[in-house]
Amino acid sequence: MSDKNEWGDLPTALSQLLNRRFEHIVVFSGAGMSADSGIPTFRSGSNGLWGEFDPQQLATPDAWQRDKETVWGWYEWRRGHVMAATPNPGHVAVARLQREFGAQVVTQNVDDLHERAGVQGALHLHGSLFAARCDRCGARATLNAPPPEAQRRLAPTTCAVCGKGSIRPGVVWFGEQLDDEVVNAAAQRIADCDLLLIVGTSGVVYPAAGMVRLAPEDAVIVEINPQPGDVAARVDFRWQTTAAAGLPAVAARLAARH
Ligand code: BJW
Repeated sequence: MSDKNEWGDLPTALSQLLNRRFEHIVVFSGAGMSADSGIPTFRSGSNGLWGEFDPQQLATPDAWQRDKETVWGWYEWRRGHVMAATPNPGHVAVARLQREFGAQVVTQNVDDLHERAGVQGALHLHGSLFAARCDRCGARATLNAPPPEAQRRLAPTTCAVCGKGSIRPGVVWFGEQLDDEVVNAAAQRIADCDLLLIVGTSGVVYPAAGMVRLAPEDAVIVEINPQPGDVAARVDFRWQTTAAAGLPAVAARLAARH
């Protein structure tokens, strides 16, 4: 059952769950958050030129060691794709939740669409497409505009600092450790929340997926996903809808309550 009203098609049970004042809202987002902006998710969606590759095979240190040009070409294509995309109504709603209620964001995404919607201080558990660094000395590198046409293979530049390493994507690959400071700050946010919105994640990649378990027992936990994933936490309400449809309705509902 849903209430068709000023906050859209919000299911009645969810509307009731949100009928209280929340002081510490956390949005925990995954690739589905950006799907409505045309960014392919990690485990579904079209990877264009790279359609025949399994992203899980490209996002590894082994793939980088084996074939830097294919991996760099893939990441530069993705960076260009993200730069051409715009935040969707879901990102805009998260920015509203931050502006009006101080919501904080913990994301697994490597795009910058939360920021471009106006969110500040998002914690990126898996790094960023825009924070390239040397694979040898770790020095940060400034990236030029990605090539206008997708390049199947693209040679990474040589590090200007050490002159030996190659510039690699500033993301966390399988088998690599997440940044401790980012993980600790994210854990603190989730442990302090009273409303956790888990949006667009399959919940299969650890340790990120397990962090939602840190939410306090009395926090309200809502999942927004058209095909609910394997989220590791107790969930009070699973809303099978998209980020672009669900988050604006949630923000409007909270605004009506406060
Ligand atoms: C919509 C929608 C719409 C669609 N609206 N929703 C414990 C158990 C088993 C394995 C492990 C474990 N602990 C660690 C591991 C190993 C591994 C792992 O988890 N493997 C599993 C796959 C089995 N983890 C790691 O290797 C991590 N490192 C680590 O553990 O280090 C330990 C270590 C210790 C000491 C020394 C050294 C190491 C690192 C994980 C890094 C993950 N990196 C990636 C790539 C980032 C760069 C890149 O983008 O290329 O991060 S993998 C990829 O998955 C990416 C994502 O952030 C991440 C999560 O995916 P996400 O966001 O959930 O996306 P999808 O595609 O899976 O799901 C999309 C969802 O959206 C779906 O549910 C749709 O239904 C939904 N959706 N449209 C809303 N419109």
